[in-house]
Amino acid sequence: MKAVVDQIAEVTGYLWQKGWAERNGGNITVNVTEYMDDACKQMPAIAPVKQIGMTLPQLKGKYFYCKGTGKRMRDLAKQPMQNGSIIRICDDCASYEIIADEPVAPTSELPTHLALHNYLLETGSTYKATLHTHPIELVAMSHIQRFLKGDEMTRVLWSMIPETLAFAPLGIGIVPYAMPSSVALAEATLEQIKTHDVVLWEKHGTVAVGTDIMDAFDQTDVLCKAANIYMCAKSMGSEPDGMTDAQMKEVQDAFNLPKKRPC
Ligand code: 2HA
Ligand code: ZN
Repeated sequence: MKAVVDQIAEVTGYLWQKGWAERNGGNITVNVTEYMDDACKQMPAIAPVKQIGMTLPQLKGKYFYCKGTGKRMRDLAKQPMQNGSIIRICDDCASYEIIADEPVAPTSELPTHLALHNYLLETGSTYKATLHTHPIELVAMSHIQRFLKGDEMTRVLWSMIPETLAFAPLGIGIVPYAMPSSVALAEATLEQIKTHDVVLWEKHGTVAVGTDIMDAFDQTDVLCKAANIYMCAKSMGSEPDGMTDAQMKEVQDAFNLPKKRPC
């Protein structure tokens, strides 16, 4: 468990350094059930039971590390258990209780995070972590209508450097603007993550899933790097050429890139 919490703290430091985590921006959840021994599982609730707002059958009795609502990533980097907590999903699969270390209420985007974990468990995935953050260049691109249509944004990002295509072969899914923390946002995100590496919330931020939180961070970082290159080229005064379709196909074939999310 310590290694997982240490890794979360390391990643939240990166989020702050990158400028993706203003004030309390962004949130993290990690499924830590495998690290809970019998003694841990006996720990009593330290705050009243709260509703999730959705019923998620795969999550019964599962445990999650959650960043605290209103907490700063940069504070979490130094004190992960004062700026986050461990929750247990109750037997009704629709509510949760906090069990450790302090009664820090979990992230405001809990419905989105838990809906994704429910899907990951349902599909037998090895992915354990979800990350919501505010990557500057990707959010900036989401203010331009042409990038929100079809696969246009994915095509432009892939064409910036071969690595984007190699490490984000499913591309970026777009969710039209929806109210933060809403169940509608959670449902739309779930649909998009089924077929993409990272989901972009219009005029807000991204959501990524990964085997661990470092992996979810890397997925976001790879796409944000491509967006940064695009914007640097634009600021030099012209639309970047981008790799050609033939060059991108060559990378796809050489790496035998997946067309759907691997478990
Ligand atoms: O946690 O980023 O979307 C603050 C947010 C909500
Ligand atoms: Zn946000």
